[in-house]
Amino acid sequence: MTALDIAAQHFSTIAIIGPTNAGKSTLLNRILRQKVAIVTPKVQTTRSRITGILTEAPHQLVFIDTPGLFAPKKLLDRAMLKAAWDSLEMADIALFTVDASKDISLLEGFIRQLNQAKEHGLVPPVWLVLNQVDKVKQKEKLLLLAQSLSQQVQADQVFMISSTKQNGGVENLVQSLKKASKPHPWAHDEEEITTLPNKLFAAEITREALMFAMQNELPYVLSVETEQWEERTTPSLSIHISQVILVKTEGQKAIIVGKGGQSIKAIGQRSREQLSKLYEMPVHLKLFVKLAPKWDERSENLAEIGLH
Ligand SMILES: Nc1nc2c(ncn2[C@@H]2O[C@H](COP(=O)(O)OP(=O)(O)OP(=O)(O)O)[C@@H](O)[C@H]2O)c(=O)[nH]1
Ligand SMILES: [Mg+2]
Repeated sequence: MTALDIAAQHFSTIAIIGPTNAGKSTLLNRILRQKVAIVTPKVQTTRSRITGILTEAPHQLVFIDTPGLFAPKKLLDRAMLKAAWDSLEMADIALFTVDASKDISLLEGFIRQLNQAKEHGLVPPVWLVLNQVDKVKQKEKLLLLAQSLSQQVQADQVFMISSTKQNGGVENLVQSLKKASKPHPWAHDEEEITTLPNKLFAAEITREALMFAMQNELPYVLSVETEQWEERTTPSLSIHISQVILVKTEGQKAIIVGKGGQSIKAIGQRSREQLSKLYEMPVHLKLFVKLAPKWDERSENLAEIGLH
């Protein structure tokens, strides 16, 4: 790269924050046109910060997807929330993303916290992103919501988008972010799409399969760790992955394994199919279930999944 190229480079870091289930991870994947973060209809899907990088010369935009904001109960909850709030300090812009079809009175606590952090100079300029507008039939309602919320969070700009739609307005948001980025050398290689290591990414895909397969509280009491991730060239190109699912009780283990191992087989199949598609090569996946009653109370385990 020549000096002239570097001089022309623009760079910006953008934190995507907001309540759980707003569609933050869906938005990130849409921006990158690639799956980097897992998405489920359940709350509290994202557990740690997921970085996605969009490089379209001369711009490089680094997006930090964060765990959704909610009321914390345990150490894991607090670590997840810290990951979300800390992301603001690294960012040039915060995309405060909400589900436009939901009752905004639920956001009062978070808005208060956001404004408090702002007073302490910890928050970059906030852009309001009303997501899931496809679910709102009355456009007047949307305008009122935009007006009220943008005032409450003192938003510099407001966007109405649908992250699940191809032409849902996300491109317009990206263009505005590019325009707002400052001349600054890029921080990542042009080809880099995420900083998420393969082991963690593969664990996330299996956790997504578990979240889809499991009912009720079960997805929240388990974790997935990748013990082995290996690309092999013989006899042909393939990836070999071995993972453990950490659970807290024998009962949970029994549910995940299922009758005659049927349940874990289906979970493994879903995860393997996803991984093969995403890595664009055959994936061999081995899944084990391990009893670890206190996995979410040990900071080493939280560090393993990207939380501190
Ligand atoms: N109809 C509609 N659904 C959406 C839209 N964006 C996201 N969703 C759905 O909303 C659900 C939650 O999406 P996620 O991307 O996992 O939400 P999140 O904000 O990352 O949630 P957490 O990780 O729990 O904080 C999923 O079922 C998505 O398919 C949208 O624009 N329109
Ligand atoms: Mg998410």
